[in-house]
Amino acid sequence: PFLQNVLSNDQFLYGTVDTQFIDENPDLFNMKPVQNRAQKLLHYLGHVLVNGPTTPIPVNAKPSPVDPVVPAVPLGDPPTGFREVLLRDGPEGFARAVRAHQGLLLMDTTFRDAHQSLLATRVRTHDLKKIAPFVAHNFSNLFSMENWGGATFDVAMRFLCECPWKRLQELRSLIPNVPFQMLLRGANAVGYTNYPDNAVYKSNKENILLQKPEKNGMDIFRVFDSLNYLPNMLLGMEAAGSAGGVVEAAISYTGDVSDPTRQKYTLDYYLKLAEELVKAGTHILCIKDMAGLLKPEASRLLVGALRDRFPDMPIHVHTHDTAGAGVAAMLACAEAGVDIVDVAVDPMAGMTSQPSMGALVACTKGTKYNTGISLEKVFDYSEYWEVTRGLYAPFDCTATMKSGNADIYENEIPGGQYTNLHFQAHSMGLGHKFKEVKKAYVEANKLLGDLIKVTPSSKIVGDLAQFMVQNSLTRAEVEERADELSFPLSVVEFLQGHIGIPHGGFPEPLRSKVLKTLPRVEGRPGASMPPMDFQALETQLRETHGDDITPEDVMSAAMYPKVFQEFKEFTTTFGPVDCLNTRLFLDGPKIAEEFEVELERGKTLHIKALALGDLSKAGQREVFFELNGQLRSVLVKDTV
Ligand code: 3PY
Ligand code: ZN
Repeated sequence: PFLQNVLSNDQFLYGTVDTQFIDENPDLFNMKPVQNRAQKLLHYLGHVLVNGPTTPIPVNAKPSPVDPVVPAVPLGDPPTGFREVLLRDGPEGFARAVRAHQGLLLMDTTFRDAHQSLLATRVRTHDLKKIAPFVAHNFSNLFSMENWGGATFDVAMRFLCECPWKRLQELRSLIPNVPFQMLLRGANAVGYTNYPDNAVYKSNKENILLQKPEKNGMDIFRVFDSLNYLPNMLLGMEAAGSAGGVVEAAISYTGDVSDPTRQKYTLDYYLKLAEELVKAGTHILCIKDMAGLLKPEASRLLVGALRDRFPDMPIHVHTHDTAGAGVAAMLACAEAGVDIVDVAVDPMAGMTSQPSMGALVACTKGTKYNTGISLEKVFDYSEYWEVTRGLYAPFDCTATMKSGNADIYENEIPGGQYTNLHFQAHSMGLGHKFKEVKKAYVEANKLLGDLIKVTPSSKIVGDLAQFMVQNSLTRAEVEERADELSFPLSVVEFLQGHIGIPHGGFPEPLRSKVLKTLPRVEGRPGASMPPMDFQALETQLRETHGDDITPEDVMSAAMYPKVFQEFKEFTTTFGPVDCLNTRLFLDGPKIAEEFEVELERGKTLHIKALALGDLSKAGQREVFFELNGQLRSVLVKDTV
């Protein structure tokens, strides 16, 4: 390592020191290695050149060689937007302004759900930042941009080797005018399991996870629970609300309220739940249609009834376009009185993602549901994303999935999970068995008592489905042999009550047969979990990683201990890889390629990849670079 100490001090090296030297220069004897970000990045690039990408690549495709062009942005501040209303009038005033607004408002999901659904959540901050000023200048009348939460928190650290908090802070400084929105999994926060109350709460008290607008910059919190389990939802809502955020309580939608034969999740069920959420003080009510099941007729019934019952409450609808009926459903929602719908920029829309922004903008133009968004600007935005999407070819679901599919009305698989299951089936050479997996999903859902299916309950159903396919088990066989089968852990824990209580209770006799004498959680799981010792965690993190641990790091480690640990180890070795463009990050440079890397504003590295050395006896290769005109080399272990 490069040491900024006595060993690099000219006076010392030339021997012109006297006995006072140590006393006068104590700092030079502090042997801590300095951050040499440039050398670390060369190490990373060398590593990718020798061994290939550090992140797992599910699809055999290279990032496109074409660079996205960022559309021009005018000088000066962007126009003001709804965020100004929020900062000035608070969440209640904001909700009133939204409800009073004429026309249909849009939330843009491009920065979160769209790439979670189509590109395995892999879009990097680097590419989001480039287009952020364009969004601020041209889409200032968006209701919000969804850019955080859901799977992005975990994936940022695990696969992109970047800090999710830094993403949020950087985007905030580039987009000061449009409210930011995140998906908060209720008592599961940004994880896959229930956390102790103080993990969701500490966060809000200290404004860490649920940051006050002026800190990390989150404004609107879409809070849901994967079982629509009210006590879990209330916890998330309270945490978001007391942090000063806009609370958007989301009813997760399943089944079909327009089908009278579907008796479990009826219009009445949804209305009662909405009643509770309104009573609990939500600022906005959301229908979260994670699988894209809300047909136009169901939209009219459900939104119509909610609109009648809660005339002053802003209503926001989220859907996925898996069957291809998303635009039709969102138009029906608008006509039934919805205030806001979710869309994604056209090249990041459709299939398991949200319906297309351009389509909604065009179809409402000239009507009273006009979005106020310029179609021309949507075209520019689309052009950027079309090319940017090409950079993520190694993760693109269209490598194997060629269309949406109306079979979701039968299997009710959420958008993101549909893509994942499809990927999984194909990567195991079982592409032709995808239909079987989906059929098993339907059966697994029935076994578990017909659940609301969204993270993490959707994963539980998926795990059971996979278990049934692997072991060639029918539903009847599972029911019969439940006391002797060894079920996936997620299924057992669900039956124990670890994520809450499903609508209609647990499936019996399955539950008793599986659990036997295993303990059961009574009521809300977080309430009976021992609190997390944040002080001890912080101390331990400081001992392991040094003193630059931030409160945000402590939260990251609380949610994902192992992922955080590996992320820190990665950055200690390879430096700030988020500065690299996506092609370099995924694929490394070509020999003789010259490029620039902006470490921070005004600090740019000029790098040229020169040559790859032969394999040494020790199994290493020397990789040669030119860094700001100077020859540098790094030694990389060849593991291929
Ligand atoms: C998530 O929890 O990440 C979701 O997108 C659920 O729809
Ligand atoms: Zn979604």
